[in-house]
Amino acid sequence: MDIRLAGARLYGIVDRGYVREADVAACARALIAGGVRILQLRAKGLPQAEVARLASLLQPVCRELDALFVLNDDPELAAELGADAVHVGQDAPALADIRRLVGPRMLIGRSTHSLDQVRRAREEGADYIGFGPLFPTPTKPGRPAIGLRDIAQAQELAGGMPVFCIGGVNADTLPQVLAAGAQRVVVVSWLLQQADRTRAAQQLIRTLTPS
Ligand code: 3NM
Repeated sequence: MDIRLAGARLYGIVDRGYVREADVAACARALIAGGVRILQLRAKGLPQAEVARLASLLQPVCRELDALFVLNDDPELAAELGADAVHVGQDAPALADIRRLVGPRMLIGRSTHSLDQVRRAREEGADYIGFGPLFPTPTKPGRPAIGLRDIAQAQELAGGMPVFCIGGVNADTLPQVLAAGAQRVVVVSWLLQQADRTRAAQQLIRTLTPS
């Protein structure tokens, strides 16, 4: 497994819904300085050329500071850009088809929302999964929350495949998420809305890292 993926407990997302284009590179720097080692570009609803432009701001920062650069939703563009990873949802094609597009080395992450989907993601050979949304979240409005109950079993079903719990995770909810069995989390809106994103990421990582 990629050593940066194996070591990642906090997965950051630069979401164009929260971050202005002019702030994309600085935001990436701040998050990586705070300890984020895997960082996704999420730009829902934008044309591919605009996503490519945003990627040209974010990817070099990831490269320079040795964080994994993940592109959301678009395996074709991920391949073109030479992203480290591509993240896809449940509506995306089978992983074998995505693998053909992106080649043998790129990491592929899949969103999962139930234990059944965790099982299938493992069977199809996902490199990691998201599992959620644990709580209602403004980042995916209208999505029913799945709660914390299945986290431990999701971890078990995943075997060695890293599970990143997602959806409404913040400094207040993180302790409950960890108590429910999570080892890794994705935090979007809470981190992006902090005045000092580096300190905020450091705070989460302190809670995430067993001493
Ligand atoms: N995917 P926040 S929940 C992008 O469950 C995303 O698959 C989810 O944002 C899933 O940290 C989610 O702001 C939003 O709650 C997470």
